[in-house]
Amino acid sequence: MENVALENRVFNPPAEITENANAKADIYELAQKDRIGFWDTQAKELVTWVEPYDKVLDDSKAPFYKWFVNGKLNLSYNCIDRHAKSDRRNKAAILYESEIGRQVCLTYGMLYREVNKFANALASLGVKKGDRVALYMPMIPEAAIAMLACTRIGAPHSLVFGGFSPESLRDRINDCQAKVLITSDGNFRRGKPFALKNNADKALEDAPSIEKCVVVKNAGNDVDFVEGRDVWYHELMAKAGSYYEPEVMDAEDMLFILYTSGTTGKPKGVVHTTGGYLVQTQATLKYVFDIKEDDVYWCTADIGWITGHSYVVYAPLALGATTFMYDGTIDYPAKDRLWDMAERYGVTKFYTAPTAIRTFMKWGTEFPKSHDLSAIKILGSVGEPINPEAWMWYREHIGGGQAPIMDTWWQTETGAFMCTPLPGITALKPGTATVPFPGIELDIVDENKNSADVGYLVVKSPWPSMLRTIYGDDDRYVETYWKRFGDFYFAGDGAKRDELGYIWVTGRVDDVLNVSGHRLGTAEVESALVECEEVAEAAVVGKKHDVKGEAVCAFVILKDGFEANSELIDKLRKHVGVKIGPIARPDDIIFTGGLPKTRSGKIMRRLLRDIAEGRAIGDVTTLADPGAMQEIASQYSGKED
Ligand code: 7RM
Repeated sequence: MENVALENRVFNPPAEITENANAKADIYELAQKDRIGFWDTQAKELVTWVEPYDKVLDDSKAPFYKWFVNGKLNLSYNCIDRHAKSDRRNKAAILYESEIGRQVCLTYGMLYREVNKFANALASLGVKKGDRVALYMPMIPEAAIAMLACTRIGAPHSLVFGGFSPESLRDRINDCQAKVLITSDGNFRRGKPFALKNNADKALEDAPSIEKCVVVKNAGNDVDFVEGRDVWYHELMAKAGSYYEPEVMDAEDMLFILYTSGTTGKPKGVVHTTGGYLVQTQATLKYVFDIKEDDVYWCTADIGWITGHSYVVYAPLALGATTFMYDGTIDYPAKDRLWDMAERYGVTKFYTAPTAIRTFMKWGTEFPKSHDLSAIKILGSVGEPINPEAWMWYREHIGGGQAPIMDTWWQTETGAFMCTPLPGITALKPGTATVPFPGIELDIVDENKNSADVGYLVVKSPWPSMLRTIYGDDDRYVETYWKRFGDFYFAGDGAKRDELGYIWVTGRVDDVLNVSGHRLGTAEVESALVECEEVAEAAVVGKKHDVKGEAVCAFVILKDGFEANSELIDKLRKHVGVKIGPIARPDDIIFTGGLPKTRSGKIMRRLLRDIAEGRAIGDVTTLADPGAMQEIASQYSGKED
């Protein structure tokens, strides 16, 4: 074993998990034989339908697929009512801890009452089925309550990550014409209140569709109130009725919109619908994290991302599980904060991102060692490829040397896991998301759509939790995902296959960066940069980073008469932070006189990446001006890292 490279080591599933696993040994075979039948079984087992569907899949108008045709259901009913009316009534649905140590436990019975009341509160503000509601919230229980209340009414929500800037929030509100914004006064970051409502106020200066803004009192910091527009959450709740009849929704009614970065500057509003999403998120969580009645399941993702939607809120609650939420920094008051909580709450399943794992590795083993993590049975990883070193460290120091790691490949667009091991079945190798989930058809293809061992990752047939379109832009939906390989969905990732047939996702092949597991379009950062009066042109690339996976690196051409200096670098970095959010701030800004472009004018980012990562410059023969590269490279070598 000693001499085997990390990524070639194989870890067999632990017998204790295999014996009692939710997924039985024949699950792959069953799904293989009858894919549609497999999803039919999942849909019947996992969802309480108001009216049954008459067909599992309608593919007559591809790529506008429909799942569980004419089925009727309500999502909040599936997440709460059916548990609140069962023996799970007094079981913890949501466990929560804030950075300053405030603890909340909401049982299914309590959650039921809160969601019903808030649905009434929203209805009292005029929110009806089909209206869009924007959420800009910290990781507080009220965020989950608000999401569920929206689904009870049938009003699609659009969550905007609390780390995004006022301008990002404004653009997302305006794109979907949201009627109500739900936000909070603030939350704590390293012990200090962060004033979220101030950001919301700035966004609302130019968001005319918003009629009301609901504010959750959380951090207790001062807020400005706009008369007639702003209302306190607790005041609405105090007078809200205790029952709201769940709206009967069609399986294909819109459930939510979530904006994600693409290859142009304008984020895409990814649209998910109700039935298929509920089926696949539950089936995947049930089998991949092997959810059992006594689990305390903790997914560290923010609810502002798809992982937070699917695997902090909807899937765990639909399964009647206990989901833990933490709002705060991971090293406050000390670097053992997460392990301290994992021990105190008895966490059994833990799901996080490689960027966090690499941070823990850097801090050292003494922090997890100082806590009893022996309750942890299964670990998960998501957001980017996990490097084998981080995988081994995670298994050893968080998983007690034995917890299997579920490396789950999926996207905002896929809604739920697509490529992932199953803990009682799949032999693991560090660094690979292994095999497609049962009922999912993945492949790796070359430019000509032929199956290959290295190439582009595609999904060969529709899946229940797939996106249905880009909000308000069907053409862009077709163009982005269904043009390149026709009836195969193009994920935007490169991948390779090993001798076991396992899929290794190698990263994005389009102009999208992955910074600490967060998707950022190069074009978004570029358009923020060229807004500055000094900047004539900008090109942004990702650069390998030990902790973040990728860091933002910007090449900037200045207009005549402006001087390249460190104040300007600060100014540009700040501007990007304000425009998009702190995660988008470039680590490096390099001033240059020209950019490498093809004769058709496309920036050759591959060459800029060579420079950013200190490699010899690759093939320049397709450049309009091959000399440009020498100049840029010499600029770069003079720069301090
Ligand atoms: C869930 C999420 C999606 C992109 C995706 C990949 C990358 C995500 C993995 C991964 C390798 C993984 N949604 N990615 N998970 N790469 N292995 N297990 O992250 O829409 O924000 O990002 O993230 O590039 O296309 S996302």
